[in-house]
Amino acid sequence: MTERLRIAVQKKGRLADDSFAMLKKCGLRFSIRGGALLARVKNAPIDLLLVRDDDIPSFVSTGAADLGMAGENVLVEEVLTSGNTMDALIDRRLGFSRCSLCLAADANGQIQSAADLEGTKIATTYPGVLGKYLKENNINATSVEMKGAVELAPSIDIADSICDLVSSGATLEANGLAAFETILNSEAVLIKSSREFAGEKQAIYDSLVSRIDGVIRSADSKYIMLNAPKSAVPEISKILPGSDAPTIIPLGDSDLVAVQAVCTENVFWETLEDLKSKGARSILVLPIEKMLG
Ligand code: PRT
Ligand code: ZN
Repeated sequence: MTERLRIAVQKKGRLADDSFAMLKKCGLRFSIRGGALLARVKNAPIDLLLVRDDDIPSFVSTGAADLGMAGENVLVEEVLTSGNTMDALIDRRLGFSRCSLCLAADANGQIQSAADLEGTKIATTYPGVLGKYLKENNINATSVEMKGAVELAPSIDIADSICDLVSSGATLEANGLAAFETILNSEAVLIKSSREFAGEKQAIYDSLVSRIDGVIRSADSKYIMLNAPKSAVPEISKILPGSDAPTIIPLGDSDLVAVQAVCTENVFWETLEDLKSKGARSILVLPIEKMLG
């Protein structure tokens, strides 16, 4: 029987859809059914363990899963609250579910900066990360642990401020709160333990992560095609964002050449206008689906 690599993924929630989408972009075929704990990948020796995000670091640490996809915030908190006995490390940043763990308080209240936290109460679901921040900054404040609805704590006098995740900022605004300090920036990460993979698992892992890297690189990458006078090529090459040497193809006997390049950074309208002002014509920007090597 071939060995199967087991990846712990959030079953349902803010990370789940993007995690499934990334694995599908890596070419894995699977379907998620109702209450199932395990989803079998049909075309690779990989199983997905479908769990709550909070369990992912410890599953990887104990070896119940070989890899995990979780928020960096959850991993950092778990490592801090487990007394650093956790063997779960960031293998790669995955570029989705970006958010920040912020300190926030009444927009018009007494607490407007970290210095004002002295002697106050802060509600949070992240006592580990908050405790470390308070210690490092020599702030004497009490952290009040909550399991959810942290943003309501100041209005019901449970705490004077909060330490919570923010993405759009709409939740803070709806509760009359304003962020005054970011203590952690987070995104989804691939988690691995420091143990070596046994047997065939190393090869399954190598193939998967090279595909993941390809998906991440192609996300912002574009293929640019344009025509330009030969004399303009040096200037145009300088502007193409994040590209190596472009391919230059002569166009018949004319003074024109076709320029083609992979740009690994975002291509904005401003870049295209810049290219046009340097003599580029017929500029096409195409999405790249996959990249390898
Ligand atoms: O059921 P399970 O335990 O698996 O899920 P969960 O309810 O604990 O977590 P879930 O699905 O809400 O979030 C999973 C992960 O998504 C988090 O650990 C973060 O890594 C990431 N993430 C990204 C976020 C947010 N953005 C986010 N905005 N997690 C939570 N929020 C919450 C925040 O706590 C606050 O209540 O959304 C609200 C703020 O959002 P904005 O857009 O109004 O600022
Ligand atoms: Zn959770």
